[in-house]
Amino acid sequence: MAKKPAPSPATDHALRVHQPGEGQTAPTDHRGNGDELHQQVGTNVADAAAYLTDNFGHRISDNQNSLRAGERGPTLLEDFVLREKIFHFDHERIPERIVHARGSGAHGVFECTKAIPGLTKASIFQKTGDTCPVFVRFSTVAGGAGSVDTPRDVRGFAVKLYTDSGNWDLVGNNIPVFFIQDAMKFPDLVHSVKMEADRGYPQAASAHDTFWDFIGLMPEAMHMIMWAMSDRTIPRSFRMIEGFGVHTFRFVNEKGDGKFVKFHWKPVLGLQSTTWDEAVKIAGADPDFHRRDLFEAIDGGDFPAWDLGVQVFDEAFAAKQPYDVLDATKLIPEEDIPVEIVGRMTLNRNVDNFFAETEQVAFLPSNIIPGIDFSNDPLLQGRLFSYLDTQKSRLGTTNFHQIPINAPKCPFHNFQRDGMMQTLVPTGRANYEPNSLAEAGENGGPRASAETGFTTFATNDERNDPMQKLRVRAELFADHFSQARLFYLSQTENEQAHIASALVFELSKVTLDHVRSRVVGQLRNIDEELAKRVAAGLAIDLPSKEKAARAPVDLKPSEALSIQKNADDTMEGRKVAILFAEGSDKAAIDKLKGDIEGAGGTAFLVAPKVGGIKVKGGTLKADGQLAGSPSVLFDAVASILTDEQAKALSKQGAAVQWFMDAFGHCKTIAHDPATQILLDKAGVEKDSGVVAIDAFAGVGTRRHWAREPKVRDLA
Ligand code: HDD
Repeated sequence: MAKKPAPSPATDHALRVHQPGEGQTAPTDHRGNGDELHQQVGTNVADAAAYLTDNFGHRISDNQNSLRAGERGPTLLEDFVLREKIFHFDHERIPERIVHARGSGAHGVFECTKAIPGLTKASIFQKTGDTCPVFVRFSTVAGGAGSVDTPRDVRGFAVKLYTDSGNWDLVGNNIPVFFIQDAMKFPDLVHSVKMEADRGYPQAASAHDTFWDFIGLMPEAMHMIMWAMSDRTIPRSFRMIEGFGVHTFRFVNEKGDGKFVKFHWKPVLGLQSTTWDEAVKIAGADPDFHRRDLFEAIDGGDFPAWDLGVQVFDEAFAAKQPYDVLDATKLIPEEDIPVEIVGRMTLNRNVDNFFAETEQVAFLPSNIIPGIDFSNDPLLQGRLFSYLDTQKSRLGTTNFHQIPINAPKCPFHNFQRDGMMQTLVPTGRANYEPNSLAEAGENGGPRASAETGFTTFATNDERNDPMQKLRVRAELFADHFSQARLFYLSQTENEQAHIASALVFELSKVTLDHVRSRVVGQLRNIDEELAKRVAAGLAIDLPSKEKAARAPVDLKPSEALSIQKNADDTMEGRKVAILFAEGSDKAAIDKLKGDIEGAGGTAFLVAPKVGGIKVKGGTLKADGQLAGSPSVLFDAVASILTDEQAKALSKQGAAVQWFMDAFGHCKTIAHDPATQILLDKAGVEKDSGVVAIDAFAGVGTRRHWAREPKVRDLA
């Protein structure tokens, strides 16, 4: 017998720490009511008193030894503790950012130091002294996540301001201009600067063929190249770089007046760079030079700060410049438009967890707030798409906004639902809008607000913007009924009855009275008779007519809109069932089958039993058994039986139902005299679609709609 293994010291320790009854307080239980659960999700905090659990809350007894078959035996597949641990570890990495992969983040606060309500209605600039939390991520551009901190490179300066009117992400660099003028060129620029495609190097360096090949062919990059080759790209510290929004943006005030604006972050510590020789040596001596510098400064209470400055100007100024303000390769000299300081940002808290915060933070230039708007800068316009798209790829789900570092700190509510990694549990039925559920006392959910919601500045450049950006519909879009009426009036009487009956059926399932009435009120705009029919079918009073944004006009009915008027009187592609049983006349069956197939149809033999059945003139196999081949599967039915079999079948529900349905569904029923007893039982009455076998070819598989009022009440 195997010896009981001695516990490893670590296990022993774990057991001692977590053994209840050793005078420690009970650990926090991560299970509880829903609210507690929500608070716990995403925290994974383990204080010293907590039990170690797996991700589903099961307490773990041994975190050191996998489960083995015997002391020296193989590891067992059943070890869910081991499997979960390794499974999770295997997937710890997410795709690194395609650019700006190496970065360092910190939390802080932004304070408005000079209210500018005359320039912008952005909530954060309304009152001097107002503050909001921020998260900043500094980065290099070209290197991978594990590259060094001090290559010659542009530095990213991305700020997320969690304002009370939503997140505002100012995703800038430490250089006020950019390499290219149009987002279309961004993939080329990045391909050229990153490691060369065949050899996979150099890492984090622009000093190589492909970059300079591209640059040499892109004269628009030359201004940026001046900055990139200056000491700006070898900074001493993240704390000593400037930040720039680069693009021209818009400020919009409460009155709706717009001015152009450029954003600047000016470091309180002033600008400072290294020499190239220093930068190179630092890369070897301390590859984490900037990351460490930022972390240690904040950790030591030496909080770095930046003043936010704005350059505000109007179209008249823009029109007079020898450059285009929508061109991201140009700056506006501070001597022409001074930078006015309106706020201060202080970084005062390091991240608790690099991955959860710095790695998962998702900046979106499209995150702006009322009072700030985009310009038509084609580089900016392309970025508005790119960042949202990239977050889906990096973070894997459209719900990346729920990751704490990305979630706004003001409430957010909408009708977006579901998706991978949904962590919210929205309640109620309202997941669409408009809805009137509130009228029935239910929670109808949030509503758009024309007064406080974000509105786009209509004209971003009078010179070049012939089209206004509006959230409107063209006038004629307001006609919602003319074509609905055209459709209804173009149908046959029978089709109109189907529409009315379908509406009655659907609305009969609706339990909210006001919803029913409103729909019928809308129908009155289409056709009064239709509305009356539906109201009568529901046994409700005819409700008042709903207001039409634009009165419908009468259009000439169109034959093309009706199914029945366009039904092709052909057997092609149609399927006809032939019912037979023991003793049926094979010759008659063969003839009918031949006629159907000759006309392009398919004949399907149905019998009470499927194996070989003795019939007059031989044996016949059925394609389907009667109970499993109801007449709803066919376009028309026929039956060739003996008196005896017809009598026997008339006692079988499946057979009676077969004919009853075929009749009720207005199908052709071709039968021999023996079948009459079944037809009588099924309530099949003679009409133009109930014919003798030899008349079938002439009638075919068309539907006999004139029969319908006889078999059901239509609205
Ligand atoms: Fe970009 C990241 C700055 C043009 C596409 N960009 C990224 C980051 C910064 C910038 C600071 C890192 C954000 C972070 O820390 O997570 N990018 C700029 C500036 C630009 C610019 C100042 C020009 C004025 N970028 C630009 C264009 C495109 C992108 C024209 C694409 C059309 N940028 C991206 C991206 C990244 C990104 C691929 C990679 C990771 C991410 O977005 O979240 O979507």
